[in-house]
Amino acid sequence: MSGIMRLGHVDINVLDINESRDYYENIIGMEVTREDSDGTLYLKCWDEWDKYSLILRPSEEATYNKVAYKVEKDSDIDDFKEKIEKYGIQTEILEAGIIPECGRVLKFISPSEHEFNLYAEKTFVGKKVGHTNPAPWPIEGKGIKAHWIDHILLMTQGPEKLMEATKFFEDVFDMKLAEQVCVGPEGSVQAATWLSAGNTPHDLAFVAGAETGMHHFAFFLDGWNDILRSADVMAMNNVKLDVTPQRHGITRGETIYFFDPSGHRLETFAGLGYAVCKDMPTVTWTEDELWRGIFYHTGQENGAFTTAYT
Ligand code: M3P
Ligand code: FE
Repeated sequence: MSGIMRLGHVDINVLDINESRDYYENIIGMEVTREDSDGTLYLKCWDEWDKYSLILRPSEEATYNKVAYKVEKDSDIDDFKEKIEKYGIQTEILEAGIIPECGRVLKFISPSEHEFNLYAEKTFVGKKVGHTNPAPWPIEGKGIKAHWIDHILLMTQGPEKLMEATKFFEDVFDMKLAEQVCVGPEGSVQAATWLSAGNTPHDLAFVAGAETGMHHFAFFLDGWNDILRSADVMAMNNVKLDVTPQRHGITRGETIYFFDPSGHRLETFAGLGYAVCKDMPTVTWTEDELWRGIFYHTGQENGAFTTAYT
């Protein structure tokens, strides 16, 4: 049995589908690869090879729907179904095509109370630069030219659900706990966790808050220069920034937080941080250095950053 390979797609509701299309195409640099008659859009980044990594659904409310992860082979779906059910969590198989362009999908609600989907197959379209003697980046790319969707950070209602969900993803999917924030008596309570499926610091993260939701999902960029240029592109387009370019202590990522037109928080994440190995010791951030972990330079609390999300 093989594990989760990577994040596959994020599914969100947006307020104005045309404004969102313009934003994700011209500022993020994604391409619309499919459009349904109800207005739902499917988009991909230039460095991704499957048909889409983002689903935008026109809606009255800017809400988060779900996230899907890609597993290596179709039989992993049956193996994970058994493992998840043994763990005491119900699952459902959606036949091929129910989630557009995807093979069979395994659906379940994690202990964090978020819906997760696992799939092994999605229509292949290839990278924008092709796969034979490729250019390092597409000359026709737009905006910040995001490479791919790198990770998602979900909010849980309180730390108990976060701790349960973290254990679930470690036990069932063999994800590696790369970093954690521990608070309370002798640091016995996990307030935030970063889980890795491969060799990057995180594919999935949880932060305990007041309600279940999504804090952000992040677009990968090569490095610090791309972060600076992206912040310039955002300013030129009057994008609302939450946090200007800086460094995370946690994961060592180089970051900008900003909002899409519906108010979903997004991140640009660069520099890959460090390589994760199964035997790497988990990095722990203590309650007194929590904000140093989040914003390494200022080390200061930013209230709205952890209280506002979709
Ligand atoms: C990241 C990251 C919070 C910390 C966020 C960290 C929301 O987004 O990519 O490492 O407290
Ligand atoms: Fe992040």
